Amino acid sequence: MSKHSQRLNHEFKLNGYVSLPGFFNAEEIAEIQENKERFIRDVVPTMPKTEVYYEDAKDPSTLKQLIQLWKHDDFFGSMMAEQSKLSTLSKICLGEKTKPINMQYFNKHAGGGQATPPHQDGYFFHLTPNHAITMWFALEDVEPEQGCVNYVQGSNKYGLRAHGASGVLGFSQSILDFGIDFDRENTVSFPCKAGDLIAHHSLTTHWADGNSSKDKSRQAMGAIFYAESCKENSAAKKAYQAALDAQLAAKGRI
Ligand SMILES: O=C(O)CCC(=O)C(=O)O
Repeated sequence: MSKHSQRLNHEFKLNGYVSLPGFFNAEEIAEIQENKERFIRDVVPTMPKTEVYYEDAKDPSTLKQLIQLWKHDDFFGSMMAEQSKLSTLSKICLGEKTKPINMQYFNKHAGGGQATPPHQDGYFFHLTPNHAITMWFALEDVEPEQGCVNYVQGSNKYGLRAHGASGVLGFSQSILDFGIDFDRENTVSFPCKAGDLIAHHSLTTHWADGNSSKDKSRQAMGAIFYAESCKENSAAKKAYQAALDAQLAAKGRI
């Protein structure tokens, strides 16, 4: 490992996150944006309802989240491939070989995109050990009013916290005792420029505010990789997802 990689790996273990401003340059972001537009126009209409979330299912301008983009499209598939920048970073941070699991698009639309409740991704993953990474990158500049991501520095060291239903589409669970002194004293917020990337461990507590801007959206993407040594309890994960999908369908949310 190079000195730079060793430093990233150390920081990731210590703090539960790393921040890499300018991870994608302007040209790369323009290409990702262009492909995202194409994807929304051509691919989204063919996707199952359980992978496309709207804040208001009857209003396409409130598109909130797309799940598993990389499985539906070669461009996004190549961003998750073995030699890609994202895959390489996942191996450096987790300190071992990794496998690609999910790539998502997150949008908080102007004038009311919802907040992301405090959670640990590992709660949704059902892994032993819980050793995975989410790499989140901004597709446009994100000022605090648009809903920045916030991390609780060092929260990755204390295991999974109890979660309960949040009522938020796409982030169905929220940490029950969130807001304790440790959370408040160790919060770090990430206003971003387009192309900046932040990456967190699956045990890192994080959340994002809603979008209170009247005219700016907040578009980002998230790529999830698991460490190769993790075992997934796929029966538990499937059962949870099936129950959630049924609940959302019954409420007309998907
Ligand atoms: O974009 C957001 O609001 C939050 C993303 C997030 O929580 C995640 O990628 O784990």
